[in-house]
Amino acid sequence: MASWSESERKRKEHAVRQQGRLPPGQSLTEKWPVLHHGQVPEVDTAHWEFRVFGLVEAALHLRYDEFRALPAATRTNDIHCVTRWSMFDCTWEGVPAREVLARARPGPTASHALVHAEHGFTANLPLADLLDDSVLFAWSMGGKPLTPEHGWPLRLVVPKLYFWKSVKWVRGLEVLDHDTPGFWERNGYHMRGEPFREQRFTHDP
Ligand SMILES: Nc1nc2c(c(=O)[nH]1)N[C@H]1C(S)=C(S)[C@@H](COP(=O)(O)O)O[C@H]1N2
Ligand SMILES: [Mo]
Repeated sequence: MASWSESERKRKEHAVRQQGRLPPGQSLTEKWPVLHHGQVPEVDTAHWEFRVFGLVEAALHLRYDEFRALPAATRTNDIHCVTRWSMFDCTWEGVPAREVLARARPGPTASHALVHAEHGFTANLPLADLLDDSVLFAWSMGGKPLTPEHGWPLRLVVPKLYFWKSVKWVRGLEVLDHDTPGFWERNGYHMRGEPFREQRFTHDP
């Protein structure tokens, strides 16, 4: 794949800034960085289960093949990492979070979710953000299966929030009637993390 020269990158960055597509304090990247806490887990899809639990009418337990049999979709969007890089026009394939939640049927008091991943990693978000049409549980990006570093066999993608909410190696959703901080949120990051509002750290408005 041809890669951008620095002048080309600057030109593209200027264009997306003009279009209002680049959140404040971000710069455009072409190469996808790898960022996470801890080790890349070794995941065996034969012994994998996705759970939806908590305040739901129908708790779900899905094997990997069952998850992959849910109605799939593709979405193209921009992602924004709190470490100030943004990557544009990413095409993801996966299952809309909406489809998953529609099967579990959150109860009337449900307001938030805690996303669970391998090694006990978590991230919290409002149910409304999870139900956005842009949100997928994805297994591929740019037409290629995710690599283990980027979250294979399944990662959440929440393009409208900073990328730390896009949990790699995801294993479940806990539906709650209150907000509770996940891993990065307990470590100084914002409870919601909306890039266009620059909600980076705990005390940002
Ligand atoms: N399970 C898990 N998911 C995670 C993280 C993590 O530490 N563990 N880090 C988050 C952060 S801070 C970022 S920026 C993105 C990075 O995703 P990438 O490595 O595919 O670019 O993953 C997010 N998802
Ligand atoms: Mo991050």
